[in-house]
Amino acid sequence: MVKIGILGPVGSGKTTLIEYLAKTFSPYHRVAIITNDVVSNYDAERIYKDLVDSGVIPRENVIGIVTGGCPHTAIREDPSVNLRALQRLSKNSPDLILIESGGDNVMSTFSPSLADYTVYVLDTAAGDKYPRKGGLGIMESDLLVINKIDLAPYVGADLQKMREGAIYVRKGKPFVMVSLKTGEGLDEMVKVIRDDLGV
Ligand SMILES: Nc1nc2c(ncn2[C@@H]2O[C@H](COP(=O)(O)OP(=O)(O)O)[C@@H](O)[C@H]2O)c(=O)[nH]1
Ligand SMILES: [Mg+2]
Repeated sequence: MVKIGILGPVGSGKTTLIEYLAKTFSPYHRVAIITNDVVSNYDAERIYKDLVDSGVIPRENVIGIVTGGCPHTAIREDPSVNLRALQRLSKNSPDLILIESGGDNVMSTFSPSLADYTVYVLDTAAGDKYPRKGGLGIMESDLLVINKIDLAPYVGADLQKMREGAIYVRKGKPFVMVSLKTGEGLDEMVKVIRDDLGV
């Protein structure tokens, strides 16, 4: 059982990424999903609609957590609610569990008890000052996904600057530049995850 923790700012594309990974891996693996939302169960409802209703994954493999308060706490300082969810899901013997953090800032990280592998998602449209400005999640995650590169021309984001920033702050750790909307870069992203995790 491999647990992939997915973090990043609100709106960067975490749930979209989880849906893509679930569709990609579910033909070969039993996939389960935990969502963390701060004040609603919005993402879990979306996953029921997009993935459960269409038969991609069974309903019992999705758990939505409403954390209240600070989303970092629920995945780092006190991950007990998430650990209980993992325990419940483990009865269904999943191979791959995708855990989405509630929208968080650049310093967010997962407790090692919760995730074996972490993916930090950045939004190109949030500005090309990142990833160069750094932050724990951006620098230390196992994989940095710079998403929404399709929006770069509309927001004046310089992708070369973002690439150089990623190389600088990641110090050899992998990163990919993708669009979950157009599909650009997604094959490379899946290859990195497969190679890193042996899945
Ligand atoms: N243009 C564009 N929009 C995207 C992309 N990825 C996600 N989105 C959109 O960005 C919005 C936020 O995505 P979501 O997955 O809910 O972000 P989350 O808050 O990090 O879970 C949604 O409207 C997505 O359809 C992308 O690569 N390009
Ligand atoms: Mg989400």
